[in-house]
Amino acid sequence: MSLIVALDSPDREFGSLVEDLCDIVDGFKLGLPLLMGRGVDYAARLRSRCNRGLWIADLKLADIGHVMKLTTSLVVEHVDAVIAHGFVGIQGALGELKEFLNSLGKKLVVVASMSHPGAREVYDKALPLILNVIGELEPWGIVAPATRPQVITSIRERLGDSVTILSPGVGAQGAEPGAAICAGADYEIVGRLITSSNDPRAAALAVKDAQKQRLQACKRGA
Ligand code: O7M
Repeated sequence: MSLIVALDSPDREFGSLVEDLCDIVDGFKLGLPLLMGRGVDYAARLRSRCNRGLWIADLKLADIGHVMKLTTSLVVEHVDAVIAHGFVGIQGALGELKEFLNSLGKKLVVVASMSHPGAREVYDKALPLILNVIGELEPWGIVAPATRPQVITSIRERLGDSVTILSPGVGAQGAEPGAAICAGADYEIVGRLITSSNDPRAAALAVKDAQKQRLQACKRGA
């Protein structure tokens, strides 16, 4: 099963949690509150506790290429991938960022849609245009909401198998573990359900187990 843990809280020491989860999860996503609150060197310190899996800086960049590259350069050496919004377009923005990341051997992940209810107000309406951007840009990965699996299915149909789909919204935001994977996602991103648990390792193992059961059920067509 494919599980990435979101680390967001700026006032929390995540070192032992990272070490505890290292052998059972597929990676960690570092949120802006964490990176701004603890400083980018904290990413390196966390990574030294688990040098495996995918480490992602969730910068949610949305700026001109020049500025997105400056922001990225502050943290990129400590991570494998960086997240940017898709609505800024390619020319003078995502195209430059992708080239920069490619030159460093790092991955670009683009937000296609979001998990919160307000995503219906703008993001869903803009989705066809954002998918045009993603189709042309060909980033390594995209973000699509576990809370609305039908969006994932339609994106997968449109973009095919070559793009990696990462899906947040599991647990605290209401999506069941495994639902996004059944709909076509490659990874589920889980934050508070695991990080706020008294026993994060047990919570992560429970998520993986629930993913497995859900996947078996959806393969049977349930
Ligand atoms: O599981 P949670 O709700 O505690 O955390 C969800 C994480 O996923 C958190 O780090 C959010 O910033 C992120 N996220 C969303 O919740 N919704 C989105 O639409 C997009 C993201 C995200 O990761 O974007 C890159």
